[in-house]
Amino acid sequence: MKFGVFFAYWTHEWKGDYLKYARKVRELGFDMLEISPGQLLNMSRQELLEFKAVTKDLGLTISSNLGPPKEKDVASADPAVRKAGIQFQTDIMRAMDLVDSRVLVGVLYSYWPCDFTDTDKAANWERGVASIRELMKTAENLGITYCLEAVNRFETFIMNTSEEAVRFCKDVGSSNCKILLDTFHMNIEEDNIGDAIRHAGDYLGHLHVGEGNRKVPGKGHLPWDEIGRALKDIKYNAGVVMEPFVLDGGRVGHDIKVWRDLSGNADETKMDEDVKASLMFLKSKFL
Ligand SMILES: [Mn+2]
Repeated sequence: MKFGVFFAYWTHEWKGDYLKYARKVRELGFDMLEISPGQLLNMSRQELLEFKAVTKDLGLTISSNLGPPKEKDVASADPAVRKAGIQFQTDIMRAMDLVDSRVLVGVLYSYWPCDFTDTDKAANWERGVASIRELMKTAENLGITYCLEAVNRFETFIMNTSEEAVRFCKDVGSSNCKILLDTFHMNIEEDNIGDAIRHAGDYLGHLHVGEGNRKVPGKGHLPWDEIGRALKDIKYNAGVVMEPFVLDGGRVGHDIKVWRDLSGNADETKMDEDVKASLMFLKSKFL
Protein backbone atom coordinates (compact mmCIF):
# COMPACT_ATOMS: atom_id res chain seq x y z
CA MET A 1 0.00 0.00 0.00
CA LYS A 2 1.02 3.57 -0.64
CA PHE A 3 -0.09 6.11 1.96
CA GLY A 4 -1.00 9.58 0.81
CA VAL A 5 -2.83 12.76 1.65
CA PHE A 6 -4.85 15.25 -0.40
CA PHE A 7 -3.18 18.69 -0.52
CA ALA A 8 -6.55 20.46 0.08
CA TYR A 9 -6.32 19.43 3.75
CA TRP A 10 -4.20 22.56 4.11
CA THR A 11 -5.92 24.94 1.67
CA HIS A 12 -9.09 27.00 1.31
CA GLU A 13 -9.11 26.82 -2.50
CA TRP A 14 -8.79 23.88 -4.92
CA LYS A 15 -5.31 25.02 -5.85
CA GLY A 16 -2.01 25.32 -4.12
CA ASP A 17 1.76 25.28 -4.43
CA TYR A 18 2.24 21.62 -5.38
CA LEU A 19 6.02 21.80 -5.01
CA LYS A 20 5.57 22.93 -1.42
CA TYR A 21 3.07 20.18 -0.62
CA ALA A 22 5.18 17.52 -2.34
CA ARG A 23 8.14 18.38 -0.10
CA LYS A 24 5.94 18.70 2.97
CA VAL A 25 4.15 15.35 2.66
CA ARG A 26 7.40 13.51 1.94
CA GLU A 27 8.89 15.09 5.05
CA LEU A 28 5.84 13.92 7.03
CA GLY A 29 6.43 10.34 5.86
CA PHE A 30 3.87 9.92 3.05
CA ASP A 31 4.51 8.02 -0.22
CA MET A 32 1.80 9.75 -2.20
CA LEU A 33 0.45 13.27 -2.75
CA GLU A 34 -3.04 13.74 -4.12
CA ILE A 35 -3.61 16.83 -6.22
CA SER A 36 -6.47 18.54 -8.11
CA PRO A 37 -5.37 17.94 -11.70
CA GLY A 38 -7.40 20.85 -13.10
CA GLN A 39 -4.53 23.06 -11.93
CA LEU A 40 -2.15 21.15 -14.22
CA LEU A 41 -3.96 22.67 -17.22
CA ASN A 42 -2.92 26.14 -16.05
CA MET A 43 0.74 25.22 -15.60
CA SER A 44 3.36 25.69 -18.32
CA ARG A 45 5.17 22.66 -19.76
CA GLN A 46 8.26 23.84 -17.88
CA GLU A 47 6.36 23.92 -14.57
CA LEU A 48 4.89 20.48 -15.22
CA LEU A 49 8.30 19.00 -15.92
CA GLU A 50 9.74 20.65 -12.82
CA PHE A 51 6.95 19.17 -10.69
CA LYS A 52 7.63 15.75 -12.20
CA ALA A 53 11.36 16.05 -11.52
CA VAL A 54 10.88 17.16 -7.92
CA THR A 55 8.38 14.40 -7.09
CA LYS A 56 10.55 11.80 -8.80
CA ASP A 57 13.51 12.98 -6.78
CA LEU A 58 11.44 12.74 -3.58
CA GLY A 59 10.22 9.25 -4.54
CA LEU A 60 6.65 10.51 -4.30
CA THR A 61 3.70 9.08 -6.28
CA ILE A 62 1.05 11.53 -7.48
CA SER A 63 -2.66 10.73 -7.61
CA SER A 64 -5.16 13.09 -9.22
CA ASN A 65 -8.57 13.79 -7.70
CA LEU A 66 -11.11 15.38 -10.03
CA GLY A 67 -14.67 16.68 -9.58
CA PRO A 68 -15.60 17.90 -13.07
CA PRO A 69 -17.71 21.08 -13.31
CA LYS A 70 -21.31 20.79 -14.54
CA GLU A 71 -20.43 22.20 -17.96
CA LYS A 72 -17.97 19.29 -18.41
CA ASP A 73 -20.30 16.48 -17.33
CA VAL A 74 -19.68 13.33 -19.40
CA ALA A 75 -23.19 12.05 -18.51
CA SER A 76 -25.06 15.25 -19.43
CA ALA A 77 -28.21 15.02 -21.58
CA ASP A 78 -26.62 17.73 -23.77
CA PRO A 79 -24.26 16.15 -26.34
CA ALA A 80 -22.13 19.32 -26.50
CA VAL A 81 -21.54 19.16 -22.72
CA ARG A 82 -20.66 15.46 -22.93
CA LYS A 83 -18.20 16.21 -25.71
CA ALA A 84 -16.63 19.03 -23.66
CA GLY A 85 -16.43 16.66 -20.69
CA ILE A 86 -14.64 13.97 -22.68
CA GLN A 87 -12.22 16.58 -24.06
CA PHE A 88 -11.63 17.96 -20.55
CA GLN A 89 -10.81 14.58 -19.03
CA THR A 90 -8.63 13.72 -22.05
CA ASP A 91 -6.68 16.96 -21.53
CA ILE A 92 -6.39 16.18 -17.82
CA MET A 93 -4.98 12.71 -18.51
CA ARG A 94 -2.45 14.13 -20.99
CA ALA A 95 -1.29 16.65 -18.39
CA MET A 96 -1.13 13.86 -15.79
CA ASP A 97 1.07 11.91 -18.18
CA LEU A 98 3.54 14.83 -18.27
CA VAL A 99 3.90 14.77 -14.48
CA ASP A 100 3.82 10.96 -14.36
CA SER A 101 0.56 10.78 -12.38
CA ARG A 102 -1.01 7.39 -13.18
CA VAL A 103 -4.13 7.38 -11.01
CA LEU A 104 -7.19 9.52 -11.77
CA VAL A 105 -9.97 9.36 -9.18
CA GLY A 106 -13.23 11.08 -8.30
CA VAL A 107 -16.78 11.66 -9.48
CA LEU A 108 -15.56 11.16 -13.05
CA TYR A 109 -18.92 9.78 -14.25
CA SER A 110 -20.81 13.02 -13.48
CA TYR A 111 -20.13 16.51 -12.12
CA TRP A 112 -19.42 17.76 -8.64
CA PRO A 113 -20.87 19.32 -6.56
CA CYS A 114 -24.17 17.95 -7.91
CA ASP A 115 -27.20 20.30 -7.98
CA PHE A 116 -29.78 17.48 -8.43
CA THR A 117 -31.70 19.26 -11.22
CA ASP A 118 -31.65 16.11 -13.41
CA THR A 119 -31.93 12.90 -11.39
CA ASP A 120 -32.77 10.48 -14.18
CA LYS A 121 -30.40 7.83 -12.89
CA ALA A 122 -30.82 5.28 -15.70
CA ALA A 123 -30.24 7.83 -18.47
CA ASN A 124 -27.24 9.44 -16.76
CA TRP A 125 -25.80 5.99 -16.03
CA GLU A 126 -26.08 4.90 -19.65
CA ARG A 127 -24.58 8.11 -21.07
CA GLY A 128 -21.84 8.06 -18.44
CA VAL A 129 -20.86 4.49 -19.29
CA ALA A 130 -20.71 5.34 -23.01
CA SER A 131 -18.51 8.42 -22.43
CA ILE A 132 -16.19 6.62 -20.05
CA ARG A 133 -15.76 3.75 -22.51
CA GLU A 134 -14.43 6.37 -24.92
CA LEU A 135 -12.12 7.84 -22.25
CA MET A 136 -10.73 4.42 -21.40
CA LYS A 137 -8.82 4.38 -24.72
CA THR A 138 -6.76 7.34 -23.45
CA ALA A 139 -6.44 5.83 -19.97
CA GLU A 140 -5.24 2.52 -21.42
CA ASN A 141 -2.77 4.20 -23.79
CA LEU A 142 -1.27 6.30 -20.98
CA GLY A 143 -1.33 3.54 -18.37
CA ILE A 144 -3.70 5.50 -16.15
CA THR A 145 -5.89 3.70 -13.61
CA TYR A 146 -9.26 5.43 -13.71
CA CYS A 147 -11.21 5.12 -10.44
CA LEU A 148 -14.90 5.95 -10.10
CA GLU A 149 -15.72 7.22 -6.63
CA ALA A 150 -18.93 6.12 -4.92
CA VAL A 151 -20.10 9.13 -2.92
CA ASN A 152 -23.00 9.59 -0.52
CA ARG A 153 -26.60 10.46 -1.47
CA PHE A 154 -26.13 14.18 -0.74
CA GLU A 155 -23.39 14.39 -3.39
CA THR A 156 -24.67 12.24 -6.27
CA PHE A 157 -27.68 10.20 -7.34
CA ILE A 158 -25.67 7.95 -9.66
CA MET A 159 -23.61 5.68 -7.40
CA ASN A 160 -23.70 5.66 -3.59
CA THR A 161 -22.40 2.20 -2.72
CA SER A 162 -19.66 -0.27 -3.53
CA GLU A 163 -22.23 -2.53 -5.21
CA GLU A 164 -23.34 0.25 -7.58
CA ALA A 165 -19.79 1.38 -8.32
CA VAL A 166 -18.69 -2.17 -9.18
CA ARG A 167 -21.74 -2.60 -11.42
CA PHE A 168 -20.95 0.65 -13.25
CA CYS A 169 -17.34 -0.41 -13.62
CA LYS A 170 -18.39 -3.77 -15.09
CA ASP A 171 -20.63 -1.93 -17.57
CA VAL A 172 -17.58 0.08 -18.71
CA GLY A 173 -15.58 -3.12 -19.05
CA SER A 174 -11.92 -2.04 -19.10
CA SER A 175 -9.18 -3.39 -16.86
CA ASN A 176 -8.03 0.22 -16.31
CA CYS A 177 -11.44 1.15 -14.89
CA LYS A 178 -11.67 0.59 -11.13
CA ILE A 179 -13.55 2.07 -8.22
CA LEU A 180 -12.66 4.33 -5.32
CA LEU A 181 -14.24 3.79 -1.93
CA ASP A 182 -14.12 6.48 0.74
CA THR A 183 -14.69 5.69 4.42
CA PHE A 184 -16.56 8.98 4.94
CA HIS A 185 -19.11 8.08 2.26
CA MET A 186 -19.25 4.39 3.23
CA ASN A 187 -20.06 5.39 6.81
CA ILE A 188 -23.27 6.98 5.49
CA GLU A 189 -24.31 4.43 2.87
CA GLU A 190 -23.00 0.93 3.58
CA ASP A 191 -24.44 -1.67 5.98
CA ASN A 192 -20.91 -2.77 6.80
CA ILE A 193 -17.74 -1.01 5.67
CA GLY A 194 -15.59 -4.16 5.69
CA ASP A 195 -18.11 -6.02 3.54
CA ALA A 196 -18.25 -3.10 1.09
CA ILE A 197 -14.47 -3.32 0.68
CA ARG A 198 -14.61 -7.11 0.28
CA HIS A 199 -17.39 -6.73 -2.31
CA ALA A 200 -15.14 -4.40 -4.32
CA GLY A 201 -12.22 -6.85 -4.19
CA ASP A 202 -9.96 -6.44 -7.20
CA TYR A 203 -12.11 -3.58 -8.49
CA LEU A 204 -10.83 -1.39 -5.66
CA GLY A 205 -8.19 0.84 -7.23
CA HIS A 206 -7.93 3.60 -4.61
CA LEU A 207 -9.13 4.21 -1.06
CA HIS A 208 -9.94 7.52 0.62
CA VAL A 209 -9.78 7.54 4.39
CA GLY A 210 -11.26 9.99 6.87
CA GLU A 211 -13.53 9.91 9.88
CA GLY A 212 -17.33 10.34 9.71
CA ASN A 213 -16.87 14.12 10.11
CA ARG A 214 -13.86 14.12 7.77
CA LYS A 215 -11.26 14.59 10.49
CA VAL A 216 -8.03 12.61 10.10
CA PRO A 217 -8.27 8.84 10.82
CA GLY A 218 -7.91 8.12 14.51
CA LYS A 219 -9.87 11.11 15.78
CA GLY A 220 -13.34 9.61 15.40
CA HIS A 221 -15.33 6.39 15.61
CA LEU A 222 -14.86 4.58 12.30
CA PRO A 223 -13.96 0.86 12.58
CA TRP A 224 -10.31 1.03 11.53
CA ASP A 225 -9.49 -2.50 12.71
CA GLU A 226 -12.31 -3.90 10.56
CA ILE A 227 -11.28 -1.74 7.59
CA GLY A 228 -7.70 -2.99 7.96
CA ARG A 229 -8.88 -6.62 8.08
CA ALA A 230 -10.98 -6.16 4.93
CA LEU A 231 -8.02 -4.62 3.07
CA LYS A 232 -5.90 -7.63 4.06
CA ASP A 233 -8.68 -10.00 2.94
CA ILE A 234 -8.65 -8.54 -0.58
CA LYS A 235 -4.82 -8.20 -0.58
CA TYR A 236 -5.17 -4.50 -1.28
CA ASN A 237 -1.93 -2.92 -2.47
CA ALA A 238 -2.86 0.44 -4.05
CA GLY A 239 -3.25 3.95 -2.64
CA VAL A 240 -4.65 4.78 0.79
CA VAL A 241 -5.15 8.53 0.71
CA MET A 242 -6.37 10.69 3.57
CA GLU A 243 -8.88 13.27 2.43
CA PRO A 244 -9.44 15.26 5.63
CA PHE A 245 -11.32 18.56 5.56
CA VAL A 246 -11.15 20.46 8.82
CA LEU A 247 -10.93 24.13 7.78
CA ASP A 248 -13.98 26.29 7.15
CA GLY A 249 -14.03 29.10 4.59
CA GLY A 250 -13.08 29.50 0.95
CA ARG A 251 -14.27 27.39 -1.95
CA VAL A 252 -13.12 24.17 -0.28
CA GLY A 253 -15.09 24.87 2.90
CA HIS A 254 -18.14 25.80 0.80
CA ASP A 255 -18.05 22.80 -1.54
CA ILE A 256 -17.34 20.35 1.33
CA LYS A 257 -19.92 22.05 3.61
CA VAL A 258 -17.54 22.77 6.46
CA TRP A 259 -19.42 25.42 8.44
CA ARG A 260 -17.26 25.46 11.56
CA ASP A 261 -13.61 25.00 12.41
CA LEU A 262 -12.89 21.30 12.96
CA SER A 263 -9.14 21.72 13.34
CA GLY A 264 -9.15 23.03 16.92
CA ASN A 265 -7.87 26.35 15.56
CA ALA A 266 -4.74 24.54 14.43
CA ASP A 267 -1.88 26.44 12.81
CA GLU A 268 0.06 24.80 9.98
CA THR A 269 2.51 23.12 12.38
CA LYS A 270 -0.35 21.56 14.35
CA MET A 271 -2.07 20.49 11.10
CA ASP A 272 1.18 18.77 10.10
CA GLU A 273 1.50 17.05 13.48
CA ASP A 274 -2.11 15.82 13.32
CA VAL A 275 -1.74 14.29 9.88
CA LYS A 276 1.58 12.70 10.78
CA ALA A 277 0.10 11.11 13.92
CA SER A 278 -2.79 9.86 11.81
CA LEU A 279 -0.39 8.28 9.32
CA MET A 280 1.26 6.30 12.13
CA PHE A 281 -2.18 5.31 13.42
CA LEU A 282 -3.28 4.09 9.97
CA LYS A 283 -0.09 2.12 9.42
CA SER A 284 -0.62 0.42 12.78
CA LYS A 285 -4.10 -0.66 11.65
CA PHE A 286 -3.46 -1.51 7.98
CA LEU A 287 0.01 -3.05 7.83
MN1 LIG B 1 -13.26 10.96 -1.41
